[in-house]
Amino acid sequence: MNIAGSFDEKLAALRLRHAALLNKENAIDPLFYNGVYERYVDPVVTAAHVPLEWQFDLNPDTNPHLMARMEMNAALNPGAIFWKGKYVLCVRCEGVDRKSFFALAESDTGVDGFRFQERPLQVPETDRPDVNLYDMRFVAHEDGYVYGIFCTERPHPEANGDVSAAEAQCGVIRSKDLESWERLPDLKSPSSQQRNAVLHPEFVDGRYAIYTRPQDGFVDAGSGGGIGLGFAEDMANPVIKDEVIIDRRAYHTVNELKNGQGPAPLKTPRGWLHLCHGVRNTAAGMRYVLYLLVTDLNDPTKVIAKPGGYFLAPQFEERVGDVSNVAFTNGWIDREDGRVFIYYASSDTRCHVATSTVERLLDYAFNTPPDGLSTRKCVAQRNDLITRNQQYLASVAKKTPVVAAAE
Ligand code: M1P
Repeated sequence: MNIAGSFDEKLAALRLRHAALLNKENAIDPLFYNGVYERYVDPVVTAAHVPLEWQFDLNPDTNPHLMARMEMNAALNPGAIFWKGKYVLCVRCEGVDRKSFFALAESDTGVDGFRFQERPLQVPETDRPDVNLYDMRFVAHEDGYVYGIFCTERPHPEANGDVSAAEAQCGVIRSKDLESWERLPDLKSPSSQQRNAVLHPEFVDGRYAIYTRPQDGFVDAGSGGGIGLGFAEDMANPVIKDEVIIDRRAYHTVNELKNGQGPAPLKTPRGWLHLCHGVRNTAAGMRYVLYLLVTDLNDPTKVIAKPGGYFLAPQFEERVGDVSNVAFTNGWIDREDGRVFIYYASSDTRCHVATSTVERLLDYAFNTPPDGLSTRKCVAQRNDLITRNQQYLASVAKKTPVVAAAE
């Protein structure tokens, strides 16, 4: 649609284009099949979904050319919760000034029709002001609060003049209505930096359990080991004294370089179902994919199933964006009927959904072979599959009379 003409004509055209985007129905991608989940044709939220009022000065006296005054760069990495009959995403909106902020967008279907609330969230600060906030994980904890756990980024206190030296820590807010939010002190943990921290939805031995990602530097996980789990007495002043690494990084796997817990795990009859991201380095830069694992219902530090390889990787246009070759997740929603809505972002640019069910995800988690960790073992696993298929197909062929096959 061409945006041209007078101020009013251009604004009317912009509004039509925006409404068409928001009203567009999404559909399952007919070209994708793996039996585990469905992908969708369109992203669920993009920078273009952000209200025009957040970007344009709509007064012809102060903006006669109808210029965008505060353009959006991306809408990514949404936290998610089902709240009062709506699928609610806490989207990481990024302006062209590279500051991320949070904004809630709601939908009736979970796969389309997401609309932002009137204004972004104004997150209260601690006495150490934040510079950049991102990657919210929402969790409805059994203590009655909805917690929002996010990354707060500030200049590194020992930057020594290096203006790009940053420090990542875990910020915490909580609410009972998703409208007024209380800021709690940042998480204190043994690690000098924290990103991808996530609150477990239930108490463990009477304490709050928090997934962590100990890291040496702002970007490097370094000696951090992998995804940790630590325990805090209280969320009003969350302190973790020690962390156990529950999912260790491993050589030549999808999480060789880094990993992180995605959203809070889902409670299922067979264990806590986790969605995580894993990172490998390549000549073309870091490659982020998603993977699943299951931990014991009674001991969330114990991994009881971990399928090999990635669960979801960016494909086609998803592979290109502000930071290319990235699939990242920090939100999913499970419904009472067993459906699961997996929200992920591609290439730090836009938000997508994939749908599955708890039953299918558990089948995938428990019946996908674990990573063989070497070519020899991976070929043996594949040969085992081929042998079982040959045996099964031969047994079926024996039972099927030739005449019936011909008919
Ligand atoms: O750019 C990819 C992702 O990088 C970071 O994740 P991690 O801490 O595992 O490297 C995060 O900043 C995330 O927001 C981003 O999508």
